[in-house]
Amino acid sequence: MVNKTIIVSNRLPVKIVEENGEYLLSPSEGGLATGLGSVYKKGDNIWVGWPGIEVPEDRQQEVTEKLAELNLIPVFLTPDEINLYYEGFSNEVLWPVFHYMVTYAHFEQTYWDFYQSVNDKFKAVVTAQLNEGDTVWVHDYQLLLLPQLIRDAQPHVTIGFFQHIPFPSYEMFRLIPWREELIGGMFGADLLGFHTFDDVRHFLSAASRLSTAKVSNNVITYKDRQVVVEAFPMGIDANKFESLTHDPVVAEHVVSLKETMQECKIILTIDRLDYSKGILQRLQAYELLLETHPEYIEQLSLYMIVVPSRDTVAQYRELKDQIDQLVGNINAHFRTLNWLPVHYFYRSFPVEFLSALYYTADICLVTPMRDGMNLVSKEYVASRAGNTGVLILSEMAGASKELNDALIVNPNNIGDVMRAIVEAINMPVEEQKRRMSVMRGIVKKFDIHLWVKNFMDKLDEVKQMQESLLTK
Ligand code: GDG
Repeated sequence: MVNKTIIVSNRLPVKIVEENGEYLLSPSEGGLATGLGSVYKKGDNIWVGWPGIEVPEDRQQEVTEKLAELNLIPVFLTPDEINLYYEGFSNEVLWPVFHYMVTYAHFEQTYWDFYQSVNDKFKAVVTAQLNEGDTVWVHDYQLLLLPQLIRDAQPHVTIGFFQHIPFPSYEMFRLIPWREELIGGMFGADLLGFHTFDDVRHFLSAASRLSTAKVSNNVITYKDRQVVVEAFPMGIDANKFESLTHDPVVAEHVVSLKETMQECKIILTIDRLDYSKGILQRLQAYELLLETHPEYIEQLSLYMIVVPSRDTVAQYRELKDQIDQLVGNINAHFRTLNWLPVHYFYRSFPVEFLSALYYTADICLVTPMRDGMNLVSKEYVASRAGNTGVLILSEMAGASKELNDALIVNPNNIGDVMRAIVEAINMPVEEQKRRMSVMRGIVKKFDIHLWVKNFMDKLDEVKQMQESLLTK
């Protein structure tokens, strides 16, 4: 039997909509789905996850068959499971704590109960597909218990795990009532990957304090098994973003954007609605700029896209109201008859429009309070084929470790962010080109395909190391 690879994530890389009683599937074009396409679309390989909508029991067989044509295997979740495992434990416990926003966390016992039972449900679906010799690659914070659950069922299987959000310092992580269980769940993997070396350090620190494991360099020895922990900074499909700039649809958008914005310099920001993204603080920095530098009135505009996300959660609704209010105040206070200070959209756009924005924007302002990596910053760089443009980047984003030639700021320092905008507006073209070409080199070389390859190669190497230890 040929060995296969199983990718597992909370969501499947597909959009399902129900139209006139029929389920319609469209594959997702997100970066991760593209990168992992080379894995799950091959041979017997598959991707396991939640299809993203509630499917009644009597229609699940039909959806399963449609997904199978795309090598996708569904884990169907009930409304309670979505509510308590996903919106509850994942997004109201792990997300805030891992992003250092612990006052937003709700440590509810029922959230934890459902987190365990849904991780168990994923285990059942994965193990039903699994043979000895197969490889499983689990993704992200919704499934921290899954590696050990699979290991218990199939002790010899190869398991990799990658976390897309930060791993916080021990002082944050220790606050979670179920911290030992979470660490224990992750120990089931052979290779644990994070975006940055700091995340690795934080995980190793938590592992050594919360378990009896021995930690030496980046290797954890626990109950006669070894787990390797390493940083794999995720890249993007850089070629796709570069070639999009030649797409005729993108070119049309560029023309109409330039018409709308006239001679104004464009400062671009794109985020999902999330308190970790620093959207309010960024607006405050822009407001301070207009207050203290009236010479820029009518000379620049903030083009701000906020993509709707988790807006059934109270904190997200509140954040949305605060953003609406601050944008309203800035526009009411500073606008002129011919000029709007903030062009604000609360919606998502097709990637062609995003590409036109990346291509047209003079400055991209990326100032999260915390971010595992931040792909928007890399997509902006990849789209700057002429090497001009300035990236302002938070030192709290994983991407800042690689993109040193951005203007790096502390997003909590509103004055610092404002000064970086002034510096960006006045940066000579030669300096823009010098900085951008270095960053473009990095983003193009360390792309999503190399990221997948590096992770899979390392997983093979770890497995071989473990086998040679067993035969000694
Ligand atoms: C998590 C971690 C880590 C945005 N608006 C639209 C749209 N997007 C796309 C962007 C980009 C992606 O969404 C956002 O990625 P980020 O990395 O910025 O942020 P998260 O969603 O929070 O992702 C993060 C990432 O996982 C990967 O490991 O970097 O730290 O939080 O690709 O282009 N795409 C389209 N329309 C939009 O309006 N089509």
